[in-house]
Amino acid sequence: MKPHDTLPYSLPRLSDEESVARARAMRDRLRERRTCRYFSDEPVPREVIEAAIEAAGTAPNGANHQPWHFAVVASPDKKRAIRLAAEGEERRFYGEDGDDPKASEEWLAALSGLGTDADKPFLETAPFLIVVFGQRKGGLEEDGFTQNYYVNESVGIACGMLIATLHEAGLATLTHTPSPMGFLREACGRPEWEKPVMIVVVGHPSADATVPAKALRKKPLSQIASWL
Ligand code: IYR
Repeated sequence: MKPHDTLPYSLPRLSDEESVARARAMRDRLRERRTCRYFSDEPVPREVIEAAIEAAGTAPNGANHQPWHFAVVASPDKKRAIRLAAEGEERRFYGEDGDDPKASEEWLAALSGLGTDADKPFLETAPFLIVVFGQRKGGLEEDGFTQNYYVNESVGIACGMLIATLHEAGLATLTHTPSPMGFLREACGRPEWEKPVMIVVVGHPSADATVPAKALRKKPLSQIASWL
């Protein structure tokens, strides 16, 4: 390593048994998470959203530029505007506008079993929409011109930490990605060097919420890992 300013770093040392137990406990908590498409309008404390965004803001990222912005939408008018714009895009995607679907047949077949269509009521029902932006430029000072690095990777990790924290707080989430989603930049008043990455819909599941059975099938460890 080259000389640089440093601070000491250590972690509480766990026994191997404790380490394994904690990893398994975390795995089991995360296994309870489901992508939920049915939300109640019950409010959730703003403090939960604030803490989850602070957690996301600790994510590893390119050159510590922290190239993300989280626009939290709670206003009914804004949520409605986002819903209407998103549903417009989705109608074109699914071909519900009368034209050929923008999605390929293969893509639509891949979605079968999830039950999705152009209707996105949750964008209005859920108490919070967190619109996540990646900052292509800006650096730590958000000056709008310094180059950022590994923006997609950094924002993806931050979203994972955001979702994990919201799940730990007992809330349901949905990662929603209308395509194209350029309209979100204007809806949230964000600058042109930021690109919308996803909407994280947050709230309590509705009393009659369901999840698609198809999504319960998870690949086993033997399939997703190799040991070299
Ligand atoms: N954005 C669309 C389609 C969609 C695409 C994928 I890949 C999904 O995993 C789920 C949905 C929609 O939200 O309906």
